[in-house]
Amino acid sequence: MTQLSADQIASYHDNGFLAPIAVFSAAETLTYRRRLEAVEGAVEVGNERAARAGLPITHAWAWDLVHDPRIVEPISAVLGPNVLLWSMDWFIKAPGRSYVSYHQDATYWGLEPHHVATAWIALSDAGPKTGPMRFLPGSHRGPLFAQDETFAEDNLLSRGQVVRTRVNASKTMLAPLAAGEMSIHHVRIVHGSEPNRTDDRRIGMVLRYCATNVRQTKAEGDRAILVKGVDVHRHFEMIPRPRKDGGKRERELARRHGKTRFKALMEDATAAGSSPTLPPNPPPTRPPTPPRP
Ligand SMILES: O=C(O)CCC(=O)C(=O)O
Repeated sequence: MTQLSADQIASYHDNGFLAPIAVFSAAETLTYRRRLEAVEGAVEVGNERAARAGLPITHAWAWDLVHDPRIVEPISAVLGPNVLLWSMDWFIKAPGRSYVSYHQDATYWGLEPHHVATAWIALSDAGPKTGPMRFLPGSHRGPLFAQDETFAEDNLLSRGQVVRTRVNASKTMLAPLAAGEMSIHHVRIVHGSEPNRTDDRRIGMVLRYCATNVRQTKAEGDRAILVKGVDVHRHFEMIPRPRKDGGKRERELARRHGKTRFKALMEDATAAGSSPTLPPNPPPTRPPTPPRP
């Protein structure tokens, strides 16, 4: 299914997220997982995260994937006709204690206005036991909360950021996905996820899209890929399709882009270990270990 129904679009705008949406067949999902694993296996231990983040810059298959109409058409249905890919992130949750605290993406990405939506695509099972995402429906229509930066060890977020408000767990909704399915969520929605209690890693390929009128307010020279329509605004430098997978030119651009993104996403982070003014929300539902205060 590539086109969303009117009810699905209304549900997204009402709740701030939509799931599940079928995208890849089992065979395609496995192919992408194997490609990811090949890239991870080809770099030195410790460099996997950077290699993954740069994939649409360094590998043509990833550049093509972010244009896939099965992803882009539903995104365009909620963002409008002119769409950029801003980022490919990976939320890979190994079995164990890792979790994601309740946060709002809009607070720290520097993207304005908030015409931004994430396609979170499961490249492995993201069923209830794997710690799928949990959303607070409608919270994208409410305020942007201040966030405390806990840098908690098992928190998968870069700053361990936690919204500075009490989230009523009984009002949240779990969004489990089968491998090959995706969810879409609004950049302002409050969301998080629990630890993975299975034996396999939960692999989320996380594509951040925005409308072409969006600009980066925290760093000069941010980059994007036009995946649909036209870009009359030109707020981002365009990333070209990689000519050679893992080529020197491609790796150099990915390295420079990594620096730009660090500036946008991390330069204003408080020092690690800063103490929050309120106790942070625990990971959604029952935590095995609470985040450090
Ligand atoms: O994968 C998760 O559990 C959280 C992902 C997330 O926070 C996001 O995609 O914005």
